[in-house]
Amino acid sequence: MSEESRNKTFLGFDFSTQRLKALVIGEDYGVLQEADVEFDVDLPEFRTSGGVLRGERGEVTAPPLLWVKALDMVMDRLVVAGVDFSTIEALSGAAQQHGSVWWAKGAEAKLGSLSPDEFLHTQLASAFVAHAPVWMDSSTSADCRVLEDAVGGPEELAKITGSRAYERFTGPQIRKMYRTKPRVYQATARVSLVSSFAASLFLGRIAPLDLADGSGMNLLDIHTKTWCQQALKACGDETLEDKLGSPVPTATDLGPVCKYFVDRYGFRPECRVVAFTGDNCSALAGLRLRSGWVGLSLGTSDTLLLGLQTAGAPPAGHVLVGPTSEAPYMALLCFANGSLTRQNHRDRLAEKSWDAFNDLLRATVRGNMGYMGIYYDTAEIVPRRRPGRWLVEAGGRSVERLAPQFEARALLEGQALARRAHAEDMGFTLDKSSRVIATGGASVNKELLQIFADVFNTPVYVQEQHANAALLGAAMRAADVWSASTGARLPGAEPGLAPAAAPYPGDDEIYTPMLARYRELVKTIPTLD
Ligand code: XUL
Repeated sequence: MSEESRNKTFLGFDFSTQRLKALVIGEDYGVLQEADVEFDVDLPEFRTSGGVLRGERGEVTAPPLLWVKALDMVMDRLVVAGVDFSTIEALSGAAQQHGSVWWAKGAEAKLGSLSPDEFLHTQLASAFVAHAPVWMDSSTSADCRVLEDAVGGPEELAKITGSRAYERFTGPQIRKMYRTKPRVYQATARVSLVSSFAASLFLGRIAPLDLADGSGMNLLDIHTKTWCQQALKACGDETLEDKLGSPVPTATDLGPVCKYFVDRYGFRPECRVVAFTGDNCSALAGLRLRSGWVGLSLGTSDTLLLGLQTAGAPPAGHVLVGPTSEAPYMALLCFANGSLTRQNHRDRLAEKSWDAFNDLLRATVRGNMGYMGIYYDTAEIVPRRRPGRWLVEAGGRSVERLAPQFEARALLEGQALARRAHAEDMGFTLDKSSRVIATGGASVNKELLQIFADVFNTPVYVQEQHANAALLGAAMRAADVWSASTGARLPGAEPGLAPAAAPYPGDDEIYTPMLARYRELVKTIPTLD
């Protein structure tokens, strides 16, 4: 068959916290096959709960071998699903951010000489010196303070690395390992992020970190795109830079897939491995977010992804190097109070029914006659505030209780105002070409999307094709990088978006003053520190 007429497909992976997912797309970016492995259910021998192991003092880890074994399994499930690996031109992946994988000395040699007759997990059984601390770990507060002090304080660290120090970020995690398990640290040849670890399995050597996921470490200078020497010094010894290696842009073709995959699954030896990245960075690529667009993931917590032209120093949230050329930088804002908080109050106000809750919303008007609320059922991290409920009336006086319909709207408008205010604090500006692209479980709720359209004064869209933007983004990035390097144009470069809600005229007059009132109200709430 000639090169042109051969079917071309692209493979994406998502090494997320609870499962490993894989998906194949065609030239039109349409999904052809999918497979998935759920860690707790499919690999019970690792005894994880929700994909992780928990310690007594906020430690949360996962065994890297679990992920390796899951890869063996998902590959076999792709075979069963009918995937023809000889058609795959390029593959890439997404992974949970911040987690670190500690490779033993000699591991890279093992990666370079994998036998196609055996599973990966049997050959890599002794490749790791420790369990991987993951993003849910909260045991490094002391390390965070030391790191911030070493560079001149939290604001200075945010200026350089895009974030103040966060417990889950890899720098503080590395410092904790160096401090509490020096023998593990010394026995480690290389430290990967979960994303670059996963890419290494396909590449047959330790893959470089990519700049976008690398920005989730509190170690990278996001302006010069090189390691911040003061931060490295605060987190480890003089070997740390070599352990980490040099990061590469996310849109990097790392090389061909290793022989193991060619011999065992029938990949072509030319199939390319494109740098893997963090799940949020991959979602930004999967949603094709440009500067001025907002990705809104409505899950247990709400995550906002923003394409940025320049990197500011965020007071809360994170600025990362962008994974695509459309967005040189991106911002990530994780709001702890998302769907779970919405559901709690739906249950309280509307007998556990979204229909009844939406009826309450329809009985009110935009701006809620001036009633406004902030609901933190759990401590909030953007901004860092204590749990509680704060309600005010138009004149700014606090009120104890409100009729259910006013509470329903106060809750949702309050959440949307917070999302917008903190996006603007990241240097994000809305303009005529802006769009909000909603994903996640709650993105099916039209009333909720309407409130976001009004508060942002911007149309809201939902993705037509696939609910998992990070997974789809992985396959799409493989296709994009392959197409850029070969010069072959692919018909599917623009994924479909369906309009879901449009702003009403006059939104600006209602919500601009409310945004100012939100900023005043949030200042009065006790902070976490
Ligand atoms: C982002 C973060 C999470 C993980 C989830 O900072 O910690 O969203 O990436 O996989």
